[in-house]
Amino acid sequence: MILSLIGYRYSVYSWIAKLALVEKGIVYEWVETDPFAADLPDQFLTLSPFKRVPVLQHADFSLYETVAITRYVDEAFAGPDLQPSTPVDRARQSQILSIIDSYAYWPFVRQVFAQGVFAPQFGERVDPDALAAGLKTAPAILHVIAALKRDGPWMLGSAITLADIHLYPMLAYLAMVPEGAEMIRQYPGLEHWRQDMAARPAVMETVPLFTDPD
Ligand SMILES: N[C@@H](CCC(=O)N[C@@H](CS)C(=O)NCC(=O)O)C(=O)O
Repeated sequence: MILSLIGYRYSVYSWIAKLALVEKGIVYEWVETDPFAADLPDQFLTLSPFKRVPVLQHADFSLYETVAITRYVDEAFAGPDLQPSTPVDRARQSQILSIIDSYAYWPFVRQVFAQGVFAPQFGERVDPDALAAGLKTAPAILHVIAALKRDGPWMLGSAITLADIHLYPMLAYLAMVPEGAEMIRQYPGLEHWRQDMAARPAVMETVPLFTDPD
């Protein structure tokens, strides 16, 4: 297989990379790797020095960092364009990606989802302070994201872009906690967008299943 994605089934960033590949219509091989495992193989550590997933391997080219991966996927392969063409739209897309990574990932995923869904489901110790901190921080981030959403079906207006692909998995994880879902409903435009994204075939094909395979 010429193209493979090293990822973890519950990882939000792995989901983003997968979603970009599927939206683009690219066939790839999935290589399951739990980055939280104690005994990470040396080969993975060489490919991912920060011990994170996902990692994309395209023939002898190896790439980590999700934004680099999704941009590469869009630019290196045929298929529908996943990035806008004008400087203003590209800048807005970059801004949204950066906001998501810098300010949304931690409260939405590592605090609200991890403590409100993942830990209880898999019998791990729940940190109620982390959950409360995430629920406290999340509304201000959602407010900014909702304000950046343009009129039209997608974050940047009429065409789906990497802004939608990067945001949806994070918002979907936040929405798995009832308080998170309620926060999103405060912004009807964002809630409508969330439902439209949830109905996309690429999302339905890639959405993680929260059942313990072992
Ligand atoms: N900056 C990285 C972040 C990736 C990341 O944090 N992935 C998580 C899973 S969603 C991970 O590998 N975590 C392992 C850890 O924190 O030790 C990217 O954009 O790809």
